[in-house]
Amino acid sequence: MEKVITYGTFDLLHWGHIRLLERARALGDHLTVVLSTDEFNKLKGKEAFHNFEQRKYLLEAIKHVDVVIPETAWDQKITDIQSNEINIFVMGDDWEGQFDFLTPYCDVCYLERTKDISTTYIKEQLAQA
Ligand code: C2G
Repeated sequence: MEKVITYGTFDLLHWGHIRLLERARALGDHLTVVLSTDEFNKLKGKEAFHNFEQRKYLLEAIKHVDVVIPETAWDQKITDIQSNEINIFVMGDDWEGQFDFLTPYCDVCYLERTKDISTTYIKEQLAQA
């Protein structure tokens, strides 16, 4: 079984997120999503509109997602890859190169970000409405 992993906040879930998850899952047979907790988001300088449990519930309803686990720290990736027997690490290409240190442990794949949509854009548009 080819196991894929990806990380993120996935706030205000939109088609850019779904397209990332769909393409990540298509690289293997199983997709683990490591979801940033509210506390970790603070470390990332982000404040999600929906809390961890709400974002987890949404992700678990997506057919491309097999399991959702918490992301609590920047340095958990190697442990996650080893303990979950991951073959492929996937992120959007806004992270291009940032996770190449994982190549000794699994394949690393950066997928093209979906243009013209982001959580920030949604928030900005709603603020102007
Ligand atoms: N994404 C995308 N297209 C968009 C928006 C997001 O492909 N239009 C991808 C991002 O590249 C990322 C994933 O969707 O791979 C989740 O996006 P975020 O929730 O913004 O993730 P981020 O905050 O960058 O968290 O340890 C890594 C971090 O947790 C990554």
